[in-house]
Amino acid sequence: LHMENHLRQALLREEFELHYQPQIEIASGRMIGMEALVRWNHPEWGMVYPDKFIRVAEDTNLIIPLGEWVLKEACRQISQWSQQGLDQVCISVNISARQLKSRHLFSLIDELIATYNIKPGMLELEITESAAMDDPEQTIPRMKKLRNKGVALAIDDFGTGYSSLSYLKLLPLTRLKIDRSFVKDIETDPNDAAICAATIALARILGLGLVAEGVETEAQLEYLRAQGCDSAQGYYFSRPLPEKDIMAFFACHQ
Ligand code: G
Ligand code: G
Ligand code: MN
Ligand code: NA
Repeated sequence: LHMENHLRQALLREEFELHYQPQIEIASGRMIGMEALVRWNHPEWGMVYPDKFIRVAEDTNLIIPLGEWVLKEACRQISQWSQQGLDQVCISVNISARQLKSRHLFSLIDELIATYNIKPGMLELEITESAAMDDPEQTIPRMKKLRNKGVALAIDDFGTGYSSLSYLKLLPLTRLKIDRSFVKDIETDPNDAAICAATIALARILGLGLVAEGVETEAQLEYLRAQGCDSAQGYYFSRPLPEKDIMAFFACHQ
């Protein structure tokens, strides 16, 4: 309850901010996207990371107003960067299961796209396989509606859930994100290497884009490249960056 009150206050005081982790097209080295990751800049505790508060926000339903703030801020930022020439770089936003279940999410996104006058394809929603398939009768038609408007839809942490692969043909997806747990030991663990290779092949056959997460070394990148992986995200390229550092990064990766 303590944390819940702190979070409530943080929302009122607008203590959250978004950092952005670049996504790089492997073949060209160009920045093609970024993942928005929320941080809580607490006046006394300093920077608080999502592992300390997203669970509480989900359990208390504060993820609804927090998620709304994240989407609004991401759309504002897309609009601002588009005007500065960053108009081919999509922003991915993490969406929790609770948010996906809320009817309001879909009208909110419509409203934000209109208010900020952004191309819908500049926004990507990242959902986990379990969130996507939690209440499929509700969520699949809504996701199809969003996709029809042009919003991109990615499966986050691909391969870590317990769901069957059947959702891949039910959901109107644009990309898969290979979870970083498979990338971590790609050079030493043949099972991880095989899982990455198979995921890359699966995405290609299904006509989906692919991002490998958690790329930290040149050797990991080279393995992924050799397997035909399109794009990558991870500390090898950049940590998540504050807004002010994105333009400089982009200038070196275009
Ligand atoms: O930011 P970090 O780099 O520590 O992210 C940790 C986790 O927090 C990730 O699993 C990410 O999906 C989640 N996360 C980060 N930002 C958001 C957000 O805006 N909304 C939701 N629902 N989860 C987020
Ligand atoms: O679950 P999700 O994929 O949304 O979360 C992204 C998380 O991964 C964030 O916490 C982000 O800071 C972290 N991350 C991003 N790149 C790397 C990396 O190269 N190595 C590690 N260990 N973590 C990373
Ligand atoms: Mn993510
Ligand atoms: Na992930």
